Amino acid sequence: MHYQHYGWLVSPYSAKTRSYLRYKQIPFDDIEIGAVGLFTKVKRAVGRPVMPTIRRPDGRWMQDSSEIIDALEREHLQPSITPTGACQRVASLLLELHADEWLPIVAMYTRWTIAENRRFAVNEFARSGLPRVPRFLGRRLIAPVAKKMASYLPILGVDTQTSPGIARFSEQLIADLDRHLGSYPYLLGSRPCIGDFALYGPLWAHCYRDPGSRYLFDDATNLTAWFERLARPPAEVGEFLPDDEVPETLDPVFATLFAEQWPYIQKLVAAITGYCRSHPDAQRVPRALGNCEFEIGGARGSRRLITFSQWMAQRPLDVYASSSVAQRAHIDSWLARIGAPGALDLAIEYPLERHQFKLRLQQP
Ligand SMILES: N[C@@H](CCC(=O)N[C@@H](CS)C(=O)NCC(=O)O)C(=O)O
Repeated sequence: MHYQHYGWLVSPYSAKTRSYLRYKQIPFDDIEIGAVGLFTKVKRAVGRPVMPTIRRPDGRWMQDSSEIIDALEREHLQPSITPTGACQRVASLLLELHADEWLPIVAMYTRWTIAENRRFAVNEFARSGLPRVPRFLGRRLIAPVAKKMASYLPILGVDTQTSPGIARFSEQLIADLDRHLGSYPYLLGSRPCIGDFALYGPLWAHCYRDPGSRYLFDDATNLTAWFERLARPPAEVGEFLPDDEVPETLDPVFATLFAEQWPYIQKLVAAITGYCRSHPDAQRVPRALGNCEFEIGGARGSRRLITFSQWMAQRPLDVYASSSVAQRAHIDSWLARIGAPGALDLAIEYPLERHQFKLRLQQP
């Protein structure tokens, strides 16, 4: 039996794991699990109706795209998607953090504020979730799920005040990535890293695949060629750039990440620290810890502090913290070049870990 990959085509995190599995040429059945299966089988196995999930040939389940990819990387060594250089590893995990925890602002904005996309998505939810129900009825039955998704807009800080900034941020990101991909096949050379699969998720599954925002890619032919590359097994296996180089063409992407997403991460880490200090016996932290001010594309707004993002931020921070002196010097000079010196000196007093599909405070 193959790995069974459960996810819908509209789901960005499922696009991330699907493109990874394809690249690694790991045989898998790609299953658009119905709503009933999601709320029974998946919920029983991993605690909530979430996608993607993977059921392994031995019957065990995996959930969370990062954990899935990490686990499969340990078992399917070649071609590795993890660069050997510490700076490239930090860069790839920062791009994953950006894609998974910041791009939902863009992806949810394009899907649920553009009427054409909203209609398309509801129809897709019905097609994937209720395949045997006549579509007109399916759309009505699935409407609560769509409504729940759209209800994330204020949580993510998408409103009339931030919308112009979100539009600016997306256009800039698409232009920056397109320019970079005009020089390199993937983010870090001729081999994809986890950042490639993660960014592909929201950019392809929401912004590009939804018809009402596809125009954003009209002038981004290098980016759409990268979509194509990530949509099929590789024709040949390339290499990461030599000398642990992170190409300068990505500097604008990292500069924006450190200027806008990083302050949010810093506030989140401070909020978790504050919570844990005042709850010394806590084993877990709440899913959210109130709201904070944030900035995107230069626009200011307010959004929820989602604790899961700290776990994602720990991934690049851990690599940085465990680097050798020489590796650190190289990463520091890269950060200085981007205009974010010292950004990764963020100490996490209360690290989080995942245990049985749930987040908890790291056990001593
Ligand atoms: N961090 C998770 C996020 C997964 C996620 O949020 N999936 C969405 C669909 S793309 C979902 O199932 N949401 C429903 C929920 O979270 O209850 C991952 O990387 O797998």
